[in-house]
Amino acid sequence: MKLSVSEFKEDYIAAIKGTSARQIEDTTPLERYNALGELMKDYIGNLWANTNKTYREEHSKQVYYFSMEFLTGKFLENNLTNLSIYDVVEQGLKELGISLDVLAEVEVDQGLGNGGLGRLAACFMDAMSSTSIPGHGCGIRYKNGLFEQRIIDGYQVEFPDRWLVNNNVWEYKRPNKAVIVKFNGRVDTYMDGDTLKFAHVDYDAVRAVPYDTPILGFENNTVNTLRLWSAEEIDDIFDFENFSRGNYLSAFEKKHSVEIITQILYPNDAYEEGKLLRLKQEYFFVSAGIQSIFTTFKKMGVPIEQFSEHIAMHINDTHPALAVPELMRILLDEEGLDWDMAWKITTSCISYTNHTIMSEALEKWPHFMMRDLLPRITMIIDEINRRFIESLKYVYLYTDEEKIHNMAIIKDGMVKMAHLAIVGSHSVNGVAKLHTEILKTKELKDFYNIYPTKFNNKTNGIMHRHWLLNANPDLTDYVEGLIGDGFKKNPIVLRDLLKYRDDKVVQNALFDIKHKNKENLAKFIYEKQGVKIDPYSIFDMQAKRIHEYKRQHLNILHVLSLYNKLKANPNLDIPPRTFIFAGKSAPSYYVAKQIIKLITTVADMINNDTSIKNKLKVVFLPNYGVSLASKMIPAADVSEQISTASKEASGTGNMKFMMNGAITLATLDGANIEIMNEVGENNIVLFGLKDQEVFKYYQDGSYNAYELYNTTPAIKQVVDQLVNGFLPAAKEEFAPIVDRLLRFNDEFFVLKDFESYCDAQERIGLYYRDKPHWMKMSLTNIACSGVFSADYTIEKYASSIWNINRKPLDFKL
Ligand code: F58
Repeated sequence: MKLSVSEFKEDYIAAIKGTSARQIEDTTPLERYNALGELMKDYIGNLWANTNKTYREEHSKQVYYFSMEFLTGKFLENNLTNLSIYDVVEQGLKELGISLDVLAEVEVDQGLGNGGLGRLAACFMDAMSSTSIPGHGCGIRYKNGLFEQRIIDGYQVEFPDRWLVNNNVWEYKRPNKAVIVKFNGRVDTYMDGDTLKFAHVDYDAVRAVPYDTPILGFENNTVNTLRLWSAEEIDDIFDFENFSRGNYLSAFEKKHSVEIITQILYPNDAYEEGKLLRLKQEYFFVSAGIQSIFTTFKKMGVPIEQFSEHIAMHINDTHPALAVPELMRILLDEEGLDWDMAWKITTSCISYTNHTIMSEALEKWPHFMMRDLLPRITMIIDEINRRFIESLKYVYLYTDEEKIHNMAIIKDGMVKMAHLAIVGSHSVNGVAKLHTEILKTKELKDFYNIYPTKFNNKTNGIMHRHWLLNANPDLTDYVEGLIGDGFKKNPIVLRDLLKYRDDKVVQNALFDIKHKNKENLAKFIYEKQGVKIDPYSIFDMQAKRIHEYKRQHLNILHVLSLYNKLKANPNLDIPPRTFIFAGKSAPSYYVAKQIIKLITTVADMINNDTSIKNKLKVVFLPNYGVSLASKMIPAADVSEQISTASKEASGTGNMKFMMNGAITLATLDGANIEIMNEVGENNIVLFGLKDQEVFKYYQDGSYNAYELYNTTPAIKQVVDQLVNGFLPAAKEEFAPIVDRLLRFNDEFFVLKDFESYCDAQERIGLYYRDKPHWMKMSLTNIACSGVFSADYTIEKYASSIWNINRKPLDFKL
């Protein structure tokens, strides 16, 4: 938008008065931040209204992205960038004696997600707006996002994430758009003429209130909507009778039992909780979302039979899979369509992304639980299941009872949500090539056989404007100076950097930018933790959720072996290294929490040992989230992507690090494989078992971790050190980790990959010492990262799954 510094200052002073009723010099940073947010909303408002009006009037096909999680982080800087007023606002504030950086720090991360899945949803929101795709988000406005992690005595301790305590300036509450969601009760059937009808009666009603956040496209006038639903009391829920009888507290109980639905985000990133409240959350936002889509659709005045020509619904994993029976319910019971028509519309509308093959993350619900909570929905699922089984028998001519039983949506009293999602949608996609292949050939093989055309791959992407433009402004400016600013809208253009691969001046400049980012991070770490790290050392980072399959323990075992070498020979000639870890463990995942304790224990020991001459440091940064990632990633030299092959569906951190010039140290897993294909094998450091080898070991059971431990001194030494009193912790402290490695035969092949990993680390050291070689690798990674922009991923979803066209808007502010 066009805005001069003086216009901005005038607007901002008025906004300060309007929002805080105080003189600018008396305001606190929070008041200043809120005033800026309100002003931005004012700027955005016209574009938003115009976007919605255009979609409505032109009957544009729109997609709704249903996700249990949206990990959006902060909005302020991103919105300033996308409106192209960052510099004007920064200058205007400066002239008023205010630092934009200080205001940006006031904003609290919107952390309504666990990890990759939630962050992907947020990146997709940005990408849809920025590529002019009419697409909106639908989710839950949790009052508490993912817990705040603190490290106390080396252990993870969880604190509530009270992100709403100072209000959220970016959202608009829309009570007039509230809808009712029905739970429990029973279903009465009756005849209406000669049709059988269903009435859900004696239900508990919950009021779903939407909060809308504008999602701005990059310099393109598009503002889509992220709609998050909150469960709130409805008038008659408050029990006046009870209240007037003096039962003051119990009168609020019902209100509380409603509000609890959107109180908290379940903090598990790799297994399903299976709790009634979680099921309530799932139905709550799906039902509210679909009801509001119908309201919007009705305003278009298009016949219901054409619903799927105007609406697409995407479900981000199976958590919103109740969209299938909910859409059926509305089409059957409220719109009066027959089953076949309703089914045709439903399956044409809905598409599904799978994010994992880990069986503990696959959702299943007890049928009786679902029937009590959602009686009509369960009836519809029963009927979908019945018809699906019939089709297996008569259309696909399946006679194998066991296979039919295994493919059923309802099996052994459990409702399998992945099966419901596959049967009820027209597209099923994985999130990286290998992941999709595994789905097709192993996990979902039976479904692939009957629905081969439903399956497709959409490799994940990241929001390059955040991870490059916002997080690494110096690199952005330098790249712009070299190749122009085309990469901001079209990041594949970053490949133009390749021509500077051998240019010493460019290599040195990139080294200096990285070095400055490393100095900034070192300063941050010193301020937060009092640990001094050397910006000339290799910054080696593993930042992601803590999980055995992601193998942070492989990393720390190698650190321990390096430490042993240095102790044996303090003059060992290796480049100094700093290993930086960050990530949260699920609160109930005991071994993952012990891995954190192991990292912090090793860190304490190493950081306080002066005999190794500062050649090695280890840091665990608490409370990993979007903001911390934005500080860490631009300073990374090495990106650790070391999951057991086949376990990481894609990974997206790998793409963010690469875009900032880090070299990936990787197994051939998830999108690491695609990264390798982009940069070439010389510009990535690979190690470890391949997926087929992993599968073979699982199948033939020939891996014996205990034998490997006994026959490999290097492995035995570090494993023993966990429990022989070598570490400054109780001897039994890390016994559960050793048990997982030895007694339970090392499910994730940590010991099997150990030596290959150590070799790979040694190669990293050698490459780093050869600065031109290292900088060439680094530049190649930046140059080849553009293809991983979520803009391109979204364009593929839009054209090949949603069948939606771009809708460029030419409205001017
Ligand atoms: C992640 N899944 C994958 N799930 O692990 C990662 O490889 C992939 O890059 C990413 O999705 C995006 O596709 C993930 O984050 C969860 O957090 C679920 C939350 C709800 C319970 C089950 C896990």
